[in-house]
Amino acid sequence: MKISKAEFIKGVIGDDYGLKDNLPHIAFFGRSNAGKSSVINSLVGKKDLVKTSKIPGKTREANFFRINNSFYFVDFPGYGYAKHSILERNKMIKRIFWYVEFSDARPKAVFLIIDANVGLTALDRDMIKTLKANKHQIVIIANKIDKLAKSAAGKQLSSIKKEARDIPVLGYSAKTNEGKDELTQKIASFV
Ligand SMILES: Nc1nc2c(ncn2[C@@H]2O[C@H](COP(=O)(O)OP(=O)(O)OP(=O)(O)O)[C@@H](O)[C@H]2O)c(=O)[nH]1
Ligand SMILES: [Mg+2]
Repeated sequence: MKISKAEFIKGVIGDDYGLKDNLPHIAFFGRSNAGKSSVINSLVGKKDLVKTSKIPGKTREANFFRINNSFYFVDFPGYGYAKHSILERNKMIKRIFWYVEFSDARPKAVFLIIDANVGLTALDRDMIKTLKANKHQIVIIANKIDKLAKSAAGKQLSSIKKEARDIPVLGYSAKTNEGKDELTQKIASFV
């Protein structure tokens, strides 16, 4: 599969995730600043389809991007950003969990983006528990692998894999596009 077309369709703030065309979703979850938006840009080969930021907490809506006229990437706001108010954080987390637990638009897969350097955090573990309980297909993307030296990257990846157990883990860099072919193939297998 080659991603040849990517267009922004809409940003959703409420719980209305259904789109009339019923095309499948691939959802991107993860801590704020892990690189969800950057991974999407790297996959579609556009620098600025999705806004990214040095300031975490930039993405506040669930943004729908239609890919090849045949499926959606859904870029969710990051969870756990400390500088958002507790009220706002809880609202965000509630919304994400609603999508995972109750939305009719069940995603074909959830890509959990983490910073390879940081590994899984407490909120990621909670998220994985909820995703598993709701029988979602999960792939962990260990992003920013370019920031680690080769041997350190190998070590980090194997420790993440050990903890992730049956969940596939892919090393990735939105900066260098490392892992892009493998991830694109995975996406093709889901949609
Ligand atoms: N070196 C490096 N930097 C990256 C990579 N991916 C993302 N970044 C940087 O990390 C920062 C956050 O990236 P975003 O894509 O905005 O992260 P996000 O997860 O969408 O963040 P929120 O929208 O706040 O949830 C930006 O400064 C990116 O340039 C990567 O693979 N390597
Ligand atoms: Mg973002």
